[in-house]
Amino acid sequence: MKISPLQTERLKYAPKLPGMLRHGISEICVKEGEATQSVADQEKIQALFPNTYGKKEITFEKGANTSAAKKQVVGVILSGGQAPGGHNVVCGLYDALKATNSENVLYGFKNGPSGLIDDDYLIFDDEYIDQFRNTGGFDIIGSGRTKLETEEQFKVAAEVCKKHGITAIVIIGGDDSNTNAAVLAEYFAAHETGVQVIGCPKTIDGDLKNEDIECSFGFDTATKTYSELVGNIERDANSAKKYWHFIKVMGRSASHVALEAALETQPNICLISEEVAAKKMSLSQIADYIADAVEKRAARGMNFGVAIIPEGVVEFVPEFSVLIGEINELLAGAKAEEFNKLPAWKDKYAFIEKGLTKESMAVFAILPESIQQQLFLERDPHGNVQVSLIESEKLFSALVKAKLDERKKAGTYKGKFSAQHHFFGYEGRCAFPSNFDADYCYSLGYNAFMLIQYGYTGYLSKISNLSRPADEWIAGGMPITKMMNMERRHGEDKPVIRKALVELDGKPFKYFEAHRETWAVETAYTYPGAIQYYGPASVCDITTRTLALEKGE
Ligand code: FBP
Repeated sequence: MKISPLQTERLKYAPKLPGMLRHGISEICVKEGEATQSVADQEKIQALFPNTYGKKEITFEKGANTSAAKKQVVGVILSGGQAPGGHNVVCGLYDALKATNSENVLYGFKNGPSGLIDDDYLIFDDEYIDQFRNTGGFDIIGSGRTKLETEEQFKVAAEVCKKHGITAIVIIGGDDSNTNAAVLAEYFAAHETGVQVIGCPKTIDGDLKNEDIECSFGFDTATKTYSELVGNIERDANSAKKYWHFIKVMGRSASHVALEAALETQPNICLISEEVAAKKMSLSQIADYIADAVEKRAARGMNFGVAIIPEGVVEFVPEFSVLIGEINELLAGAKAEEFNKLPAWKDKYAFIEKGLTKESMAVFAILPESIQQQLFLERDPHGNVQVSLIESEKLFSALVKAKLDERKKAGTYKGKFSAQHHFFGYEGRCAFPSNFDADYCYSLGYNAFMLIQYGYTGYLSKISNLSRPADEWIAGGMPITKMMNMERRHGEDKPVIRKALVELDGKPFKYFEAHRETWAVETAYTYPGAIQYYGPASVCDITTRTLALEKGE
């Protein structure tokens, strides 16, 4: 297979481990900390996790390795959306496992958690794994979104583990997958299977973080990739001076990705979904907010600009959520068929008009027709509107145009407005990991094996002090139950890892808030450029502005 010159060089890159893991396996010992409590609902979580609750936080340090010298057979699973660096988690795990005992074995279950249930796997060897070092993607074993959550699945998983003599499973996933890892760990412990479960925090969305996990892997590379693209567009906008660019960025519900891209590129506008919800903003208010910036810039002779729109924003607009709920009701069950049979859009429109409340119809009526149709066509297997597929970049540019047209009629706005639309998502999920993600991921995997070797289960591999150089990183583990609370999911109270949304009193948002008025009217763009792999550490190894601000740097 032909590989690119960059890939050839990246295969040779030696990821940096935290200083305390650099001494060699025989000189890594465990330091146990305090017993832990879940962040909320302690009694309920303890009752649900009697075997794995309340364990101690641990850190590794230099000292004589006292772990049991038993042969390990480990299975690894990649779960959910791709995130740059996933391959390095597997490489770090493999290297630590083989360095401990060359007889140890690493199984890779294919295509996500279903691989464990289907007993679909490969066994890693040097030749296979060496092709994937420091590369993007999850193609080393594939990923999938099947959830491991039922007793039935756990039973099958236990049988598969028994068949292969598996001693531990490592699940690389987001908040849901790691919640399920904790439940699986509890099941394995309760049934005395002897199989440990360790999680690793993954997702480009950046919403798996808390006082223990400073960031999920992949966020650094994905946001650097989007920031490069946004910066390039800003420079194009500032050169041509004729377009407003509306850029939607991935990130699911939380706006961490949008906020980080804004901190890196200083665009004229960046919506933050969490703020839209807190201020209960309507579509019309958001459109006015953007139109104000367009108008102010036009008054200074600048008929161009850049607006970043987080993927999930429409879900946070209260009136829009009500509209979505009503549409889901309107087309529930047999009514969908009746609707689908209607021949023309005008007949469908009349059906909609009859079924929606007056308030929701007013919201529906101001949407561009393409978005109105999308709401009825793009539906998931349960018949629900797929909010993430809504082209919100087009929605907001159309709403802004309508506002500007009104202002033109009223004689208050005299500028020109021409929009371009972009969606950056998949472009960033499988990029070559930045040095930060290459190092962080390798460390997470290596560390996960140390947790296995010392007999821990139900823990998340934890590497902290991440805004400092890698030799100052701290390696250890945190019981997943410590990060849990009870939440209502699908009509039931469930123990889950709390999803982290953007905190409006957090330092990254505060910094953005303090500067955004200036950025809105002036052209204060910054151009981050492409991710650099070779060169000064100040360019190649630094992580996100979000993390730096959170750390007060
Ligand atoms: P994870 O939460 O599984 O890491 O996925 C992240 C993500 O990239 C989101 O940003 C995005 O909304 C979603 O996956 C897209 O999913 P799909 O790959 O199924 O289209």
